[in-house]
This record gives sequence, C-alpha cells and structure tokens, in this order.
Amino acid sequence: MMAEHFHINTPLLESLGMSKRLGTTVYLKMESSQPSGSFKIRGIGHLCQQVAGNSKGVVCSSGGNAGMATAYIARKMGLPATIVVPTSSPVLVVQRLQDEGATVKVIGKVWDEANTEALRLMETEGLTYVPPFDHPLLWAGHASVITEIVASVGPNLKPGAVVLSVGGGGLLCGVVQGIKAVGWTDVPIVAMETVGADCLNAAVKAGRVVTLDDITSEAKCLGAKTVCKKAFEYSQSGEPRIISELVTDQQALHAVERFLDEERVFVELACGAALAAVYSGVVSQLQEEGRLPTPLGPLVVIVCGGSSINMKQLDSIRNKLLKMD
Ligand code: PLV
Repeated sequence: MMAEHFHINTPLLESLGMSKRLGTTVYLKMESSQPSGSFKIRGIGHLCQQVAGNSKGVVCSSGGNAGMATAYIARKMGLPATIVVPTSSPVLVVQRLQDEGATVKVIGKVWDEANTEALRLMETEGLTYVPPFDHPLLWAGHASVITEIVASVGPNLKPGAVVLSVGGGGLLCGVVQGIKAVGWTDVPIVAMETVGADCLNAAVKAGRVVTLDDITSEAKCLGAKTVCKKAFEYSQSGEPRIISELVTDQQALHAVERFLDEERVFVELACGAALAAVYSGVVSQLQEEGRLPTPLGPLVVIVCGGSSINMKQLDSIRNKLLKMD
C-alpha cells in the first residue's frame, strides 16, 4: 500500500542560542530530518504521486537534493530513477544518489546545463520529468511546511517573520502559498541567497527576471542561474512581503559550523545561508533599518537541510574559501 505521503511531520524546535542572539524566540523547522535529507521531498513527493503513477521511470535534474528526494520516492514507488547533476555537485552526492539506487549522470558545469540533458532524456527515453523547483505541484507540496507549523502550534503563534533559502525559488513559492492559505499574509519572508548564487536578488534589483552569467558560490544547491517566474512575481506582489538578502559563502559556512556546534545538526551551505540570517545579524540589521519591526514576533527559520555535506566536504569548502580570502 502506498503511504499517504512520503514526507514526515518535522519537529519545530526552539533554538536557545539563536533566540539569545536575536532577542526574540527563534523556532527551527527541522526539514533536515526529512527522509532524503531536505524539504524537497514535500513537493517532489506530491508531484510524483500526481504524475508518475504509470511512468516507466523518472528523470530529475538537480544540484543534489531534489535528486535525493526523487531517487528516494522512485525507490518507494518501484520506479527507476535517473538523476542528472552538474560537475559542480560534490562526489559525495553522486555516491549518495547511487546508494539510493539511482542512475546518475554528471553533465554540464551548472544545474541549468544538467537540466537541458534531463529534458532531452524525457523526450528521447519517454521518462517522466521531475523539475527541482519550477512547478505548481512542487509549490503545493512545499506549502505543507507552513500548514504543518500552524497545525502543531495553533494559529496564535504568528511568526514575526519566516526565514528561508532560495535556489530556483520553489521553496519560496510553496511558503508563500502556505502563508496565504493560513491567512498570515502580513508575515514577511526573509529570502536568503549567497553572493554568486543570487538569481532572486539580481531579479529584484533589476526589476525583472535575469539570468546570472555563472554560479560562483560554493552553495551549489542554490545555484540556479534564473529564478522561476512565479517566485519573482511573488517578490513583486508585496503580500506577503519578501525581503531578499545576501550573505557570503564564508558567512554561510560559519553558520553551518555554528549550527553543528550549538544544535548538533549538520546541514549544507545552501541551508547555512538561511541560518546566517540570524548568526550573521541580517535579521537584526533589518530591524535596525526599520524593515522588520522591533520587538519582533517569533522568528521561524526553515532549516532546509541538504545532503551535500560531510566532514571531508566541509574541510574542502573551508580550504577553498580560505584561499580566496
Ligand atoms: N536545490 C535544488 C536546486 O539546485 C536541487 O536540485 O536540489 N536548500 C537546499 C538544501 C536545496 O537543495 C535547495 C534547492 C534550496 C534550499 C532552494 O530551494 P529552491 O530551489 O526551491 O529555491 C540548483
């Protein structure tokens, strides 16, 4: 029998360390504890249930985590999975995908090129295409991260703001839809990216969707060159208000290390970008600038997770960033 859904109801934990630093209660939505290691399973699970039932196999282009979710779900559904990742994805991700039973193709320098190959395989092999961030079914699935928070704490814990990371903008679209569904449209979203993987920020600055020349950030799972159109539209709508902010790779890395020390949970740089909103003072700065209120209601940080990290990878990123200093 197929389960109702593939994702689990994740813990919402109070972070003492972050709360002390910020001066308001910080809640962590622990998507890092999802099967396959990230929030991606929410949207991809929903999408696969809708479209992959009679499929002869699925193909997903990914920086890593959408692929991990797809491979996991395909295994549960008894379908073969092909995951196309760019050469920028660390070897450990390829290994983890293979351990999940997927066929892995390493093609292109960045995700956008891997995606071209996935679309080609959809055409030539008749596989069901699983997009990593740009699809309404993904957003509908991701929205459950917000409705789940309301279901567990009740509508009275209205956050002062929600913090999340943005790659192609799928999580952002889902969270916007969840926020609308529960009537929290006055809750602002702080949308975090790293410098060099900043397609939403570049679009917001330009006033239109733009394509980055290259991905220069080490947060490879944020590395889509173009943000999805829907995410940009939401950023312009003002309801909920979306505040686009950047941190450096160094700040994201320090956030990953501090989170490991304080919360004893290991996440990748893509998630570190969201954690750095607190650890590097981005949220406090927004309060100082009057763009977020003081006092601020409880802050919810979506700990998106990610499998592209282990001790060796952490060392390698640290060394790479040290050399660039
Ligand atoms: N990662 C996508 C896109 O990569 C992928 O293929 O896995 N946090 C983590 C840990 C992620 O893996 C991602 C997306 C995000 C945040 C951002 O989510 P998005 O793409 O929906 O904005 C190129």
